[in-house]
Parts: sequence; C-alpha cells; structure tokens
Amino acid sequence: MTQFEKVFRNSALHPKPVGLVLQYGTAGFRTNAKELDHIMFRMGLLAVLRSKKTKATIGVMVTASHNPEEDNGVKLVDPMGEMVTPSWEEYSMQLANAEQDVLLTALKDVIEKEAISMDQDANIFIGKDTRPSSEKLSQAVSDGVMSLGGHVHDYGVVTTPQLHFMVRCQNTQGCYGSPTMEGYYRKLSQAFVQLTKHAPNRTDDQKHLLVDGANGVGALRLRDMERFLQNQLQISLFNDCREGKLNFQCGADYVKVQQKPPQGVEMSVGERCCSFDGDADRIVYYYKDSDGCFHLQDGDKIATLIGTFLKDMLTQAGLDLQVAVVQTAYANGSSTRYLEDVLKVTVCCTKTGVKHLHHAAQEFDIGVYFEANGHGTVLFSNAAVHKIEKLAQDSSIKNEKKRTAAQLLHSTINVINQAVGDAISDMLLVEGVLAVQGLSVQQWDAIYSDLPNRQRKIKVADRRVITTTDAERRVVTPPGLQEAVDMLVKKYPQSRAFVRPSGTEDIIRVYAEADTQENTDALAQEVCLAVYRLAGGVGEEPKPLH
Ligand code: 16G
Ligand code: MG
Repeated sequence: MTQFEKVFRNSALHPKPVGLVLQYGTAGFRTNAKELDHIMFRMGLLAVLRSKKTKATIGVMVTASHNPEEDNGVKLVDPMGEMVTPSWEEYSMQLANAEQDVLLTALKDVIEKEAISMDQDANIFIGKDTRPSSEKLSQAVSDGVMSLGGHVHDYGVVTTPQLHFMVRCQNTQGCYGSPTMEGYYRKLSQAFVQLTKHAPNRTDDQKHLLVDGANGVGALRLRDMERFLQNQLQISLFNDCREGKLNFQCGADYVKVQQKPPQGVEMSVGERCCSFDGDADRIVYYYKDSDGCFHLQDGDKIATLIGTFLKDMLTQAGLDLQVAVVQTAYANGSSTRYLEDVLKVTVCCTKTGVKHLHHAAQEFDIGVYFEANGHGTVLFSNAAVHKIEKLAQDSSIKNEKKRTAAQLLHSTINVINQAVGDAISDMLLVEGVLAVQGLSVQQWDAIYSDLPNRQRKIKVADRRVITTTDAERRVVTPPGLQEAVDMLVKKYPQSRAFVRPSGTEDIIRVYAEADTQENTDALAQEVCLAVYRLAGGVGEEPKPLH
C-alpha cells in the first residue's frame, strides 16, 4: 500500500462532517470538541509536511486555552518554538475543510506548492491539556502523523509553552536547553534561584505567592516544578484540578474580564496572587488592599515592571542595547505614556494575537511584549545574548555593581521562555524582579495608575463588515463609523476608543478609556450604539451597563 493509500484509508476513521467549515483563528482551530476529530487527524498530516519542509521537529498542541471545558482546539508550533507561519495557516484550512473525497488532492497540492521532498524524515512533538476530550483528540493527531510516515514523541499533558520549549530545544540541538520536562524545570528554576541570590534577605512573607491554576495543566506542572525551586518560592496553589472545573469562575481570563478574584482563593490584605489560564500561556497578578479593594496587575503592568528592570540593569552593566515594549491597542493609555515619557523606551503597537507581537519584538535587541490580557514574554536577539553572556563571564570587571547587573541579566535570559508567553516562566521572572528590586506588590502597582477602561461586545449580522487599520486602532469600513467614534472621543477628557471584530468569537469588541469610570462607561455605551447602527447590529440595542 502506498503512503497516500494509507492516508486515505485512515482518514475514513476520522471522517469530516460534510459541509463543516472551520477557520484557523487567531490561535489555531478552536470549537466544540465534538467537531474536531477530523481536524486533529489532518493537522497531524500537515505537521508531517511542515516538518519535512523545514527539516526540523514541529509541535502540535491540543488545547482550547481559556475556553470552556467542552471546547478544544489545536495549534502548530514552528521550529524555533514560535506559532506556525501565516502562509501555512492557509494550508491548514485547505486540509481541514477538504471533503473526504478530495483530501488527497488537497494534500498533494500542498506538497507540490511547497516542493516538499517526501523522502525527508518527519518528527512531531505532541502535547495536550487536561480536557477530557484531549486524550482522544491527541490520538487522532498521532494517527495523522503516522499515516504519513512521521515519528511521534508524545509529551502527554503539558502546558502549551512547555511544548513550544521542547520544540525549540530539539531544533537548536540542546543550545536552548534539554527537550525534557526535567530540562525545562531545571533551566528555569536554576535561573530563578540565581536571581534570588541577589536578594538574600527576603522574608517568608515575601517568598509567598498564591497561585490560581484555573483547574488546568498549569497547576499540575507547577506542582512538579516546586521541588526544583529550593524553597525560594513558597506557593499556595488553588484551583489545582482536584475538584473544580477547568476555567470555571477561575483562571486569568475570568479575573481579567470580571476584574475580581477567582473563586476558591483565600487572599489576605496585600498578599501577591496570580492566575494562569487553562493552558498556562497567560498570567495576571492581583491583590486586595486594606479597604478590601481588588487591584489587577495585568500584562501592561507586567511589561512595565520587566521593562523598568531591564533598563536599570543595562544602565548599571554599561550595555548599550535597545529595549522596546510591544503592546496592542488594548494596552492602558497610562502604561504607554509611562513607557514612552518616563522610561523612555520605544513602544510599538501591533494587531491583537501573540504572533503579531512576537514578530514585532524580534526587531529589537531586547523586545518585551505583552497583551493586556497577560500573554507575553521577552525576546533577546542573538547579539544581545552574546554581549550579556560575555560580560557576565568577564572576571576582570572590578566594579561590583556592573558585575552583578551583568549576572542578573544573564539569569533573566535563562528564566524566560523566549519561544512563547509562558505563565510559569513569567511568574518566576516577576517574582525574581520583585525580589531583586525589593518591591512589594503595592509598590509595583504604584509605578503608574491605570485609566478607567471598559470592554463591551456587540452582535452584528456579519462581523467582517468592520475592517481596521493602524494596528486595529482605526476603522476603515463601514463608512462613517470611524468619524462617529472620533466625535464621541472628543467629548471626554483623556479618552480613547476603538472597535474591532473578534478573531475568536462571532462578535465585535469595543474598548473605551477616559478620565473617570463614569465617562468611560458613557463613551463605551455611545460607541456600542454607533457600531449597532452603522455595522448591522442584531438583537436588542446595546443598553448602558448601569
Ligand atoms: C487569542 C490569542 C490572544 C488574543 C485573543 C484575542 C494567542 C495564543 N491567543 O486567544 O493573544 O488576545 O485571541 O481574542 O495568540 P479576540 O480576537 O476574540 O479579541
Ligand atoms: Mg492560553
């Protein structure tokens, strides 16, 4: 039997429901788990082609992140641990949506267009989250890979960033680390412990952190990591998969959207807490003040903390490297102003979605990128890594401050998962920076004050009628909508608003910020009405929230 005959025969065991069409969204295919079996098989096939094309190991992660437990999804990981290149997202849709009888034609089309040599070996790393459906779906990925003659290494239940890490380690022949779970835990923990050596007098209180694991894979893997941390972090883990449901009233998305603490976490005044999302590639921090008020430290606050630290260390080390912070339109205006005016770093804005931020951050010596929702990491160019390593190892430096700064920068590089935003790695970085800088969570919060902001959703008949430009900050179509938004924004001090179609839900998102919460809510309401009227709103007219 030829390879293609085998694919054809096995694909019948993972049949595509006739007429079903799915899109590779902002972060892969994502929908109810019942609709995904054929998608998984076909992503296994595509991963083999991508591996043959790049002559490298490719990753396939089965997860639907912060979505409800009933959903699932899949995304491909490229050789350096980054999201798959956009042109291949197109192929993934061709394969995913081909009816059963033309699947081979679609497959051969990709082979031809990309001039893929089918004699080349293919290696695929597979990971999955804790969803009940993930086991069977990841088996379908394996079936796809093996049908086309690829080799599978199944890492089982791992966080999304752990799988990205493994792929990068494998393809850099170990330079980035060892492609094993132990390799991941050791690399990150050792770097974290090194950072904390520069903060020798931390009290147990300062070492204590509350973590909400969203009842997902992040909780399980953080438990595994604890023994590597040499008591430098004392973690109280909540929503750790023992009883609650995945992402239900907990996790980073819940906390960010609801602006309140997750269920099941008992926080005292001033205690540092953080929440992971369902596949542990997002993190937000928060605490409660003495009046019982909840304070969120989102991705913008994390980026600012890290940016400030890196700038400080570079100055002390006497290194001339350019630091930039990459944000999206959702970044709070106060954070952008602080970064530009006080910290004086380059700030860029990209479209929503990790792949866009990641790409932009690669342009700098050191690119810090975070979405306000807590997705983010730091990228160091090869030249920057080289300069920092050289300085950290230079025993002739007599200036103690300079030597320490170089060593701290070196440990910072190693604690960071540069492949992709990683809740565990980001948590260790934030904890390390707070320890070294001697900052409490309140002092961190006080670096700048967020402007009041509001996010709303509107249902329209077809969300594609809204197109945007300028990193989604301005609307191009339908005509008149941007003018309407401009007029409304003029009515309120320090205000800003934008409108964009969601890449993950069938809705339009509205964002507004202004000097007071009252003005913000009024502006958001008026923008919602403008969208409803000018972009084909369906159902009832949007109403004020209060
Ligand atoms: C996805 C993206 C996230 C983005 C969100 C926006 C990745 C890994 N995830 O979850 O970065 O913030 O979509 O959703 O890229 P939206 O288009 O519905 O607002
Ligand atoms: Mg996620």
